[in-house]
Amino acid sequence: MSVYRFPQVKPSEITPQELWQGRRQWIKAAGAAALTGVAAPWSGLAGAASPATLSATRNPAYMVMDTPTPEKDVISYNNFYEFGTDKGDPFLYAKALKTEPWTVSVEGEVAEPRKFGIDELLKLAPLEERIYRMRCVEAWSMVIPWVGYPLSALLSRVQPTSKAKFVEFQTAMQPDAMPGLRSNVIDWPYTEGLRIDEAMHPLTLLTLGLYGKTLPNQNGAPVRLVVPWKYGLKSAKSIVRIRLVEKQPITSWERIAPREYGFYGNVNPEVDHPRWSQGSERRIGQGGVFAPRIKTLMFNGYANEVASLYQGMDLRKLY
Ligand SMILES: Nc1nc2c(c(=O)[nH]1)N[C@H]1C(S)=C(S)[C@@H](COP(=O)(O)O)O[C@H]1N2
Ligand SMILES: [Mo]
Repeated sequence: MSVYRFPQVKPSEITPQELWQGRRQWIKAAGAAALTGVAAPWSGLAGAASPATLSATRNPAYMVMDTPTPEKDVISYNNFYEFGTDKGDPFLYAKALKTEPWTVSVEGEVAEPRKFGIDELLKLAPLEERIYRMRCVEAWSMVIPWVGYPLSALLSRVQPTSKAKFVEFQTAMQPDAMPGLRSNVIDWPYTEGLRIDEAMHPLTLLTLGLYGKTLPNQNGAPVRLVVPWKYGLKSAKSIVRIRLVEKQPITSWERIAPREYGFYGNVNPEVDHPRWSQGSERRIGQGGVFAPRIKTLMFNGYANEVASLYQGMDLRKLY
């Protein structure tokens, strides 16, 4: 079984020790920074608006047992091409992202299209903490305690029409803050998409924080998507527009390299990327490049929850 369902016990008893250790260290570092006026080694670099505490209720139904990736790795080893293609670029440059004010427009095939401010999104549904496995298409992975709530809570607010078959996500373009926009590695804005049933699935998280705080800019502040059974590229960061549409959208990755990236992007160890194997992965923060690779699981370990969405589909063709 992949996703462990905890019995009703106190959170302190079920929390992987490392998570709390990491959090205590963070609080210590933040506390020291407050006292001395000196930024903690990594927290101060997280951006103009430093992450603030975000309280959430742990949802025991969505806690993987794997050891969480240390926070310092989660916030310093990133893909966010708007800030450059090196894993260290977002940590260095995303502080320039302007996250206030911010609105997300939800539009298209909905009865009540409208914009949502971040304060409103923070209050739209109860915030949950969930520990998800994340698997990048580049065969590395992390385990991250996210804070958010199901995207379905937002979508149901605007009442999708019967024509809403897909959902398209568009992310921010701030040319002054994003040096990556000057290169054409992909077609901007970074655009992603889900089928409506995927978007409404309870695992699909509208995400506002990680490790008990608001999102650092490099992780997609102020609001992003997290779809844990798909490759990380589906989890669009810094979202500004959500469009419900009738036709399957074309994603940025599909447009640039359709043979390498399909619309679905489901984690599948049996379907290799044309240039590398998807059968195994390197867990970031655990032993560096010498750590043994671990086996990649079908749907990233979430097969019990999502395999039924793809019944009858040829996943070799619809990758
Ligand atoms: N806007 C935007 N969102 C993005 C990306 C990006 O380049 N731009 N990269 C994706 C990829 S490839 C991955 S693996 C994840 C990484 O998320 P993380 O840095 O929070 O771990 O973000 C995804 N979302
Ligand atoms: Mo990725």
